[in-house]
Amino acid sequence: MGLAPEACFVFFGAPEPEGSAHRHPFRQNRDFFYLTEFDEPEAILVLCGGKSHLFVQDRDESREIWTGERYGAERAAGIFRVDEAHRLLDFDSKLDLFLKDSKSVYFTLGESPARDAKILKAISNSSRHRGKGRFGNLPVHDPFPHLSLLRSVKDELEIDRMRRACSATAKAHLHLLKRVRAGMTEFDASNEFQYWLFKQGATELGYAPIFASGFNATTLHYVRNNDALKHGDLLLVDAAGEVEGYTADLTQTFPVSGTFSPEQRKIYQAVLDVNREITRMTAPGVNYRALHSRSVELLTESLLSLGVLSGDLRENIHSNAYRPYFPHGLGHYLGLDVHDAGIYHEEGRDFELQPGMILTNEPGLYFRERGSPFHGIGVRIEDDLLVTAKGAEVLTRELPRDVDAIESLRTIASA
Ligand SMILES: [Mn+2]
Repeated sequence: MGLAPEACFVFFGAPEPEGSAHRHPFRQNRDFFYLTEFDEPEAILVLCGGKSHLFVQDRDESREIWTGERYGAERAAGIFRVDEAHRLLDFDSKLDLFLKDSKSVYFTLGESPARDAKILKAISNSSRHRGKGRFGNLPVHDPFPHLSLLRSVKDELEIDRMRRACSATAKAHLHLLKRVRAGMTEFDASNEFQYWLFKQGATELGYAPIFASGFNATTLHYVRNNDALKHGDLLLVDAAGEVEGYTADLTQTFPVSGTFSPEQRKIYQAVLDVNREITRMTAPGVNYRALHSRSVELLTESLLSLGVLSGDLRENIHSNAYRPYFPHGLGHYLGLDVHDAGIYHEEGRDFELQPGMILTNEPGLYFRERGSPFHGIGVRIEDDLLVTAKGAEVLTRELPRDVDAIESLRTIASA
């Protein structure tokens, strides 16, 4: 990473949840989880002098009766593969010691005034010790860009978890595809999906699920999920599960009745063609902007050939005429967060994909305008791609996507 060898890194985990702990369960800060996998509140990680130090809350029977067993410093060191574990109460005094022999501090300022104050106090103490007149205050750098880069390239362990999250998610989508029928509600479909998702090994939902039928599918973040599923409508399902902290992100769109209408089929096929082309293009050295631009070009071509837009391809792209129909980006990095850490542009340059990166491929088309033959159709097809040495692997490939495959599964379902 080209970081100063005598640097001292400080990372804070997520605090105790505010309000009722069982209304808002604890969720570890994702950078902190990435670095430690330690899942208790108020923890702190310090990397200094070639060693890792984890600061944790003390064991406390009167608290544990409410919030569950804590590791405590003694046990945490063995379990979490840090060099030393300490009591949280000793953090301030230990940090003073660490900074005595450091040349710089890596810490993200500005996230919490209380935390900033702790770090600035320790820097001030160390300046007194080192002779401020000679050396000045220790410089503070932001570790965020380094972590973004680290987190965006997944190692084998992370890829294994992503494979399991994507597989469980694809299996639950396939189950849903076979089971949904008119007369159910979006809520029923969501329950059916989640039951299977968790049966397949997922432990959490990766994000608020979207079960959007008919016109609801043209609202990108529809989460009400309570309408009745009607014959003739499409159902767009954007939902996925997490395995050991890593989440999939998958969208499928299929007809509530057995078959697509001619209009629905045209839109579905146009989106699927783009999804497939983007998968073919994805490889090391390609950048996200190129993938997004290609999807815009292909979707705009389709809008022209369907008669939704008219005129010149380039003009329709430059004037953003396609935007009402494709208002979102082609995808995003995926991992510990559904919109994961990672760099898209760096100092004005597009950042090239590398093996081990995982990103979503989610073209879509949405028609909200009245009078259009496609009114009320919303289609999105989202896969998760692992960038490999030569191309991309579709981690969500267990879910069939072809029109024929979907229709035959739906026919079995409604028989
Ligand atoms: Mn997505």
